[in-house]
Order: sequence, then structure tokens, then C-alpha cells
Amino acid sequence: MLIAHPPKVPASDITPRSTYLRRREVLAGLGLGALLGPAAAAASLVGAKSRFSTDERPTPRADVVAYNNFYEFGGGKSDPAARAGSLTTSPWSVEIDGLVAKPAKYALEDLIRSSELEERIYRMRCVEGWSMVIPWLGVPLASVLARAEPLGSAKYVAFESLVRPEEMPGQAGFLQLLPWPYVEGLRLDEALHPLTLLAVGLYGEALPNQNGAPLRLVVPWKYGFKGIKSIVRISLVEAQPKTSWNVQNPREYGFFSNVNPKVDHPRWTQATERRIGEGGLFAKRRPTLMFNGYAQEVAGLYAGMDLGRYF
Ligand SMILES: Nc1nc2c(c(=O)[nH]1)N[C@H]1C(S)=C(S)[C@@H](COP(=O)(O)O)O[C@H]1N2
Ligand SMILES: [Mo]
Repeated sequence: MLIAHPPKVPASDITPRSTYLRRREVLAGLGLGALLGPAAAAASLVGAKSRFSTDERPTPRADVVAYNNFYEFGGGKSDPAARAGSLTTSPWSVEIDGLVAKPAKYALEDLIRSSELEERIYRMRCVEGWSMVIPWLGVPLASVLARAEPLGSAKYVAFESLVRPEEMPGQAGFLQLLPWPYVEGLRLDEALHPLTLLAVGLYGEALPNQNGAPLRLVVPWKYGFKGIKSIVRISLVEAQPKTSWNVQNPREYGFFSNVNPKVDHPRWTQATERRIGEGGLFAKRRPTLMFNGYAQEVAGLYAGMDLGRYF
């Protein structure tokens, strides 16, 4: 059983109509408009707030799209917004391969079913000590993986980002911040957890390029770097896959990367965080929560594990 209890967050506001209208444009932009059906059916997709959404106030959209990490476009927080605009995100396809009965290369519009799109407002916590609250639009990763029919031998899921130096200046220069492609991984049970999302939008619109267009992973109980952007390959594998930040610095970044206020990064505390959009550098830091506040939902995945060792 994956979820012991429903989260204790009260259902609050209904998605505003303007968001719903923009959402129809997102679906049309993904080539999903035709599948959407009558307006009444579309409205029902977004009328109810997900039981997984936090009721915390979302970080202003202006901050969500301006303060990013996306090293393919440079190492600065404003580089992605400044430089990712010219990335070509359509057409886009995603290969699902490895230990599956039905390996296939999917066009994005075939991979993401409009009927499964949900808005999920998640707390996000970056390993660097800042956090945001982001209204994502996505589908559970589990439902996408199910279509490829993972084999019993599959134990992990490996993810790979786009390599396209012509459009990604961070991959083109002499000085490379990371080895490419950017890669990430989850244990299969983490990948199948209902909180784990493949996002195609935020704030009711298609993902801006700097946030990982057209498709990125969202794992809200882990540090932000697990949320690999601009995914082109998803592989079911037997052995624990390599992950970019762990390869770059294994002492500082582990495979699991669960948000944990009790396990400090070797160079800074993880006990507190700065919420982006709240009064800048002088705003009071807030305490970081175990599993980023999702302990009730995910702690069971790690029962009996030494989280100081498996960080
Ligand atoms: N391909 C790729 N994905 C990536 C990164 C990256 O550099 N390249 N940065 C990660 C980090 S460190 C964070 S904090 C989040 C930031 O996501 P956001 O910019 O949408 O907030 O993306 C993650 N996904
Ligand atoms: Mo991050």
C-alpha cells in the first residue's frame, strides 16, 4: 500500500476559469485538443483540486519562471530564462526502453493522455536551500510506465535529458559544468508512487522552456535536482542508475536525495530554507520538513533504511 492516509491538506480554491481556459490551450499546444472532447468534460478535469495539493500559497509565477537551475543553459539562476527560449520542443519524442514488454518511442502527444492531466500544487525544495510552491500540470509517472509493461526484473527507472549543443549553450563551450546527458534515477517503488509526476505545464500553461519543456519529472519529497528536465529517454533497469550530481560529487549528492532536515549537506545546513518570493534575502528562513512535508505519504518507502548513509 503506497498511501496510508490521505494528506491532511484541506481542499481549497477551485481552479480559476482563466486557468482552465489557458489549460485548453496547453492541451491544444500538445496536440491533445482533439482528444479533449466537449467543454463540460474538460471543465471536470480541472474543477476539483487534487488531494495531493498543498494549500500553501503558490510562489508568484514571475519567480517560478525566472529563478531556475538548468545547466544545459548555464550555471546561473537567470541563465535558463535568458537562454532557453530558442530550444525547439516540438516535435518531441520519448523513448521508453529497457526491461519492459513493450519498448517504444512515443510522440509526446501520444505519451500524455489529456484525460489523465491534473493540476498538483507541490512544495519544491532545492538542495541549495531555497524552496517554492508550484502548481504543476502533469500525469502520474506510474500510468505512463504501466503502458510499457515493466518486467519483474526491473528495479529502477533511469531518465535522460536532451543533448543538443546547437540549442543548449551550456553543452557547447569548452568548460562543461556537468557531463551530458543530464541523467537521473529513481527506485521503481519511488517512480510508481502516486506523488511522482511527469509535468508538461505549470500555472495552467505549457512548461516554459526554462522549467524543462516539454516534459520533466517532479518528485516533491526529494531535492529539486531529481526533477530532470526535457526528458528524451526513460529506461527500466535492474541496477541503480547513475545520476548527474552524484557522479559530479558523490560526497555531496547521494542517489536518494530525500529532503531531510537532519542530514546536512557537507557545506551547509538543510535544517531551514528560504521561500522564493518572500521578501528576498532578509526574509525569515523557515524550517525544512522531513521529506519536504510529504512524510505521511512516503516515509514507508524508506522504513528501516539508515537515511544518513543512504542520503
Ligand atoms: N536536465 C536538467 N534537469 C534539471 C537541472 C539541470 O541542470 N538539467 N537542474 C535541476 C535542479 S538543481 C533543480 S533545483 C530543478 C529546478 O527546476 P525549476 O527551474 O523548474 O524550478 O531542476 C532540476 N532539473
Ligand atoms: Mo537544485
